[in-house]
Amino acid sequence: MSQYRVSVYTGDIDDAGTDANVSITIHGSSRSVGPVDLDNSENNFERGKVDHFTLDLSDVGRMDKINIAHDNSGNKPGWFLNRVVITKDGDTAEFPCSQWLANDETHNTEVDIDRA
Ligand SMILES: [Ca+2]
Ligand SMILES: [Ca+2]
Repeated sequence: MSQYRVSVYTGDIDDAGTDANVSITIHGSSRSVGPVDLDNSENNFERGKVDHFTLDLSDVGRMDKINIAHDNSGNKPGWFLNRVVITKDGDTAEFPCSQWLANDETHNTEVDIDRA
């Protein structure tokens, strides 16, 4: 098992926040883990906010890619995700996104993000 410290940066633009249920899948050099819900006692994924989660999961090896998804629930569920940063075993990986996860003509409620 490894401990993953996941930081999620929501954009600071109109309606960027969401109350939808968000999950993450982490793909690494030796395996993938997830999807795992990102949740805690706070109102997460609000405009301009950074949310932190600690996950104890199998070791994926070198972190290469993630998938972030939400279930489109709640009021104005569209979410503008700036980036995700994950630290595991002293390795910090950045996953830049800067796009909407929204159920409309041009976007989807999930996205694959390669490690920067
Ligand atoms: Ca929104
Ligand atoms: Ca929220």
